[in-house]
Parts: sequence; C-alpha cells; structure tokens
Amino acid sequence: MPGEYIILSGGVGGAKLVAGMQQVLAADAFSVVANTGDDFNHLGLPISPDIDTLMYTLAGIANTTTGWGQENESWNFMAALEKLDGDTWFRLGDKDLATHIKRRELLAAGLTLTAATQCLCEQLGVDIRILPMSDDPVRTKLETSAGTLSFQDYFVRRKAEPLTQAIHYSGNTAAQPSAEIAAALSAPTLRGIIIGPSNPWLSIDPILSINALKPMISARNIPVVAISPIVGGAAIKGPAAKIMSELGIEVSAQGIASHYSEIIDGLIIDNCDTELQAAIAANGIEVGVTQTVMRDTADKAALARYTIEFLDTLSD
Ligand code: FO1
Repeated sequence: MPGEYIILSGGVGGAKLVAGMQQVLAADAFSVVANTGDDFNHLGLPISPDIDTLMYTLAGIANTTTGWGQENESWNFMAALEKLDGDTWFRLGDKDLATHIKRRELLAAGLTLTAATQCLCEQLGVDIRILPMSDDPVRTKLETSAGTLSFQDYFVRRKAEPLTQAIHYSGNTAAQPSAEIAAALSAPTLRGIIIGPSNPWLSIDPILSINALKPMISARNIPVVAISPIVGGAAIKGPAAKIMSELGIEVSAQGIASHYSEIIDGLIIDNCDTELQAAIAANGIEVGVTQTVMRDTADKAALARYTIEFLDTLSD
C-alpha cells in the first residue's frame, strides 16, 4: 500500500526511528522527508549529512558510534589532505568521500538532489523513499555569541559551543517542496505524518520553515504525531537541550509540545516523563507514553510499531 505515512527526519534520532519503520512497514508504505538545512559545499563537494545518515542507516553501513559517516572507515584521504595543509576540520572518510564525489557527478549531470539521492539509494540497496525536503537550497543559520554561523561551522568546527540567540533558515521563502514530496502529501492513501525524535530547531524546523510546505500539511485533515527528542529533561544526543536553554525554552517534553503545538495532534513521550502527560494533554495534544529511548534494533521496531498504532488511534 504506497504512501501511508510520511516521516520527517534529521540527525541520528530520526534515522533510528526510520530504521524501526523499515522493520515494521513495507518499503513502499512510507516516505522519509530528510532535512537538508545542514547541507553545505565543502572542498568543492556537495555534502548532505542528514540524507547520508538515513541512507547509511537503512543500508546497514552507518557508523553508529559517531552517528554520521560509514562504519569501518579508513582515513587516507584526510591524512593526505592534512599533509598538504588542507581543510580537515570536517572529517571525510575514504568510503564516505565516494558518496560526495558521486553526488557531485549526478548533480553536475543536471539531476535534482531528489533524483541524485534516488540513484545513490539504488546503488546502496536502499528501497525506502528518501526525499530531500526541497531541491532548492535552504540553509540553517545560527545567530550566536560568535556571530552568524552556518550550521557545520557552528556544529562541527566550533563544537556547538557558541551561545545561540536565534536560528533562521535562509532560502525558506523561495524554496519549493519537490514534486515527489507534493505527490506524497497529496496521496489519497496517506494516513498520517510523523515527526521523528530529531532536534526540532536544527532538524525539523528547516523542513517546516519551507513556506509552501506547511499549508500542504494542514490542507490534509490527517494526524500529525511527534516523538519527543527530550527525555527526562535531557537530549539523548546532540545540542538540543543546550539550544533550548539558550533560547529560553523549558528543556522538557512539554517544551517540545509547545514548540510543535501549532502543527501536532499527538506527542509521544518516554515512560520517565509520565508526570508531564496531563500538562501536555491540557493543550489539546493527545499524549502517548512508551519507551522512546532506542538502544537496539528491537527498541527501534517497538517504537515504530507504537507510533503507527498511536497515530492510527488519532485517525478514528
Ligand atoms: N560531525 C562531526 O562532529 N565531526 C565531523 O568531522 C563530521 C563529519 C561529517 C562528514 C559527513 C557527514 O555526512 C556528517 C559529518 N558530521 C560530522 C556530522 C554532521 O555534522 C551532522 O551529521 C549533521 O549535520 C547533524 O546531524
């Protein structure tokens, strides 16, 4: 049954949930909309981290320790570049390098980022539809104590240390959702939209910032469910909690609920946050409570299954 669910994903948390969905849904039953706000051109290469994390995770070749790049990497290119005094702050493994070289070739041949991603997925044996949020450039920019920074400069080069004052997504007004995303959103079979346990500000808001996209989502009278990336007042991985506190937002599942309150019908929180259920539900948001921390394959499948069942109860 094509296109029953659309999952918005960025970073490691989103990729883990998608790996869970891969276990419980048929490959053509869902599409994944990938954040491209982290993308940048580096050493003349088009880098798309969140697309690559999804591809590598679904192909079973992801480096699950770092959460990015491929497992069993070698670093000869980096070592040789270092000897030439090249830019090595953004680490590119030898196998990962091939992805960027191939993507550059596909884009130079005139393919859209969506079509290029489809080609790479085919070669990697990934049969899940990974759809970049737009084929137009939208880039996350952070206003910080160290000035306006592009995402990778903030996140990798400066180790997410600068204090964040505001975040915006340049290109979001002109960018259009791809034809493939428009088709997925208008599919009569679509039952719901799932916002993965990704960093809202760095991974999901770039997607939702695309002006043309939000009305396409609200036009469909279908449930939108998010999974909180904040568990017990902390982020599982990455700078979400740090950014929330710097933006003056309560670092809790409730902070997440209010951030998404305009767009979600339901929020899934972890068992350890049960005491927040009533306060979140008071805002008219249906609350699901389960284990949202995914430590292994079984956890990922269980969360995916719970999410689908929870979403389907909101459809009735
Ligand atoms: N993150 C780092 O912290 N250090 C790196 O050197 C690094 C290299 C890298 C190369 C390719 C890629 O796809 C991702 C890479 N990342 C690195 C992670 C990247 O900054 C993040 O995956 C996303 O942009 C945020 O989820």
